[in-house]
Amino acid sequence: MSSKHALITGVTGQDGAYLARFLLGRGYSVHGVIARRGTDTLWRLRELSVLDDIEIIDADLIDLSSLIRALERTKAEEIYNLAAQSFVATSWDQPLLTAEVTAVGALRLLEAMRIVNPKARFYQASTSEMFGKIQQPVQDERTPFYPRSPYAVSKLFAHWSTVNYRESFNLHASSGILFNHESPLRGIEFVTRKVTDAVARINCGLQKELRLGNVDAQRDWGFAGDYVEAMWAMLQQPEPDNYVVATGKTTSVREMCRIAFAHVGLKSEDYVVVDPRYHRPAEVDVLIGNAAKAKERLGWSPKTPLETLIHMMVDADIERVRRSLRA
Ligand code: NDP
Ligand code: GDR
Repeated sequence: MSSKHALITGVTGQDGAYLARFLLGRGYSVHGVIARRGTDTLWRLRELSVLDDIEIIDADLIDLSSLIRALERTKAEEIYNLAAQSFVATSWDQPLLTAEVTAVGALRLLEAMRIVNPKARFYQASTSEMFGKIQQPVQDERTPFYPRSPYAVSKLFAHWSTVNYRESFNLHASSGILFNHESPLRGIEFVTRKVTDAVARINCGLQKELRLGNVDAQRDWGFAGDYVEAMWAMLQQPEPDNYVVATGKTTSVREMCRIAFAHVGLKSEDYVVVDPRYHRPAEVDVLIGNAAKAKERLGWSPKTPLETLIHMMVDADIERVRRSLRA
């Protein structure tokens, strides 16, 4: 067992919670950066029963000196930059905040690492959204990028900053180009969880319909619990690199709805209403990733089929709704 120190920004998010649990299971001391904003952001860490095992560090990607102090205090040898304004739709309403956190925030953390501990290893949470208007039917590490939102443009800046710091300063900085990954801990604003929460509420008689935007959009969806293992594996490699992490299968939002409603014996077409309010100024129509390099170099492949994932999410949301009704 290792006794390494890891620092996770975005520890209160979906991936942060799963990664914290994974690293604790491997004997790491886990330090989680929390940018305090008042509301209860710790629920995921409670659900996975890891809150008491993490050392909480107050810092913010907007505040360079807080990041420097976080790295000095924790002496982290592995730094996972998962923090971001991560909701694509919001990035058109708050483009500057998105750029500050998601783009320049990553650069600030790279700077902090360069100043405090250039020998540490760095993971950047890059995204399939960088492929955007796809330039190849199946996307891999060599596919040209074409971002379609302020979020994706910001992530592209962070990705190239990671590559540039690797090449300029010889930092062990890797970029994981992860395709969509979901779980019962997914934020409710993202489409899979919006759907599974609605299925649970409709099933319990609390909601009558589900209003969605572009149900023809297609995504390569995997399970977050599988994907955090690839993040760790990247930092165990002798050399830093870029890796696509994906399942290689794509499914429409419409089909994902069908799977979720069918799990409780309902037909999605009886409940889903298309509402133009949820359409985006520019859409990413379809994404499919080729994770052959991750399989070959990291020994990583996805374990959870989409149906299993959606069923897990619906079951968790039904349990949450029932618990709230009992309270
Ligand atoms: P979440 O939205 O669930 O989590 C984002 C995290 O970032 C939260 O912990 C949030 O804190 C934190 N955060 C936001 N702003 C700041 C800030 N200024 N300083 C410090 N922390 C901040 O994202 P996911 O867990 O789903 O994703 C993790 C990362 O991976 C993100 O960068 C995302 O863009 C990227 N990504 C995600 C994919 C996915 O399908 N999930 C796919 C590809 C990339 P708080 O809880 O306080 O809001
Ligand atoms: P995405 O995820 O934009 O791919 O970004 P999201 O679940 O928000 O959207 C997926 C697709 O579903 C369509 N859609 C809707 N989306 C939402 N949220 N709400 C709706 O009502 C709705 N109706 C249809 C969207 O238009 C889109 O095409 C996620 C985030 O986690 C990013 O941080 C990450 O980088 C990428 O995945 C990979």
